[in-house]
Amino acid sequence: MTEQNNVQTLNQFIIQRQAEYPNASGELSRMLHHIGIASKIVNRAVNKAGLVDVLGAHGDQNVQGEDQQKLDIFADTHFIDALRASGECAAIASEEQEDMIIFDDEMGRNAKYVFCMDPLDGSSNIDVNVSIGTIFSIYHRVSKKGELPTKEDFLQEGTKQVAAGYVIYGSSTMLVYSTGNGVNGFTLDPSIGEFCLSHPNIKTPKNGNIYSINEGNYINFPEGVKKFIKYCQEKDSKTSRPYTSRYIGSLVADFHRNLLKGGIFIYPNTSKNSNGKLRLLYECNPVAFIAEQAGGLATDGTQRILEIKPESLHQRVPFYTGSTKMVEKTEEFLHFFN
Ligand code: AHM
Ligand code: MG
Repeated sequence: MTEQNNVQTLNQFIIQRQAEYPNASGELSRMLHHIGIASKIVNRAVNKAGLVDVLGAHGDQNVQGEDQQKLDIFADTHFIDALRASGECAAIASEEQEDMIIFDDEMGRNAKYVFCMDPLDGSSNIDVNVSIGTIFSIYHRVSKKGELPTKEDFLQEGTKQVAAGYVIYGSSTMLVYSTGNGVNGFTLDPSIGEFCLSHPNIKTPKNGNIYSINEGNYINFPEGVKKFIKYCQEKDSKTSRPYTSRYIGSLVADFHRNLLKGGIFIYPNTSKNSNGKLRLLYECNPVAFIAEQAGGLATDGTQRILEIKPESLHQRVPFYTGSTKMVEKTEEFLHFFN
């Protein structure tokens, strides 16, 4: 009973935060509320992912007899619908869509925000019951209200993010977000269907002992990254090395673990991909925003991710993020060996 009384739901938290800013008009709160709803819908589908084929085999298709959508398209559709329903979003840039989606109605034209997302990140893990996530980011549009949004609304530095976060569909489902005033984490309680504040004011350790990188690409890594990996593997009692290697292959899950425990996540440029793999707008920027808000760092090896001026919607950048000391150490190696 007492436990229940102490629970603060995501919606209560959003309302309370809004009340702390007398000039806040509630638009951002409404968007966050709708993100919460879409997350729950996607969570329900993710939880049933393994059943899709089983149900399909029994002919248990939807009423229109349509084929089951792939989960990443399902997530894309539901987040778009939720953002449209919020009435506060003028346009969306999504990993699943080549061009931006514009809400060309009265509400959309007059909305104040644009939204970037990777609706279901870590897609190679979907079919094998490993954690996946949704990553999102919100900006004030720079185009005039009342007019159609433009690409410039999305090509803003990450420092301009109004809010950013992610949902992790893991052993439990969590929504972690920041509006630039610290990071808070909410765990979905399936019995009441609500995200409940479980990780208030998350701070990441200044140092850590986990390194996360796809070592299968080792041969293609920059020399500095190879040397850093070697450093992580060497024995040294003063710095508690060797460190632990952990790599799930889902950015959200790898980042989330390191955020809580201390560590570094690296997806570098390689001799095959000069900008690495991860996308600036809807993967690196939101994660970098959370990392910095929690006291960590995020760089492309030389400069702060959040200060990069984007040039295109699906631009890729090398990505180093996590505990401050580990990111700084990696940069020393990159600087020395490149
Ligand atoms: P996706 O957006 O196609 O799912 O790719 C992004 C994912 C990240 O979640 C993860 O960090 C990375 O790709 C893993 O890539 P790799 O398999 O090359 O290690
Ligand atoms: Mg992705």
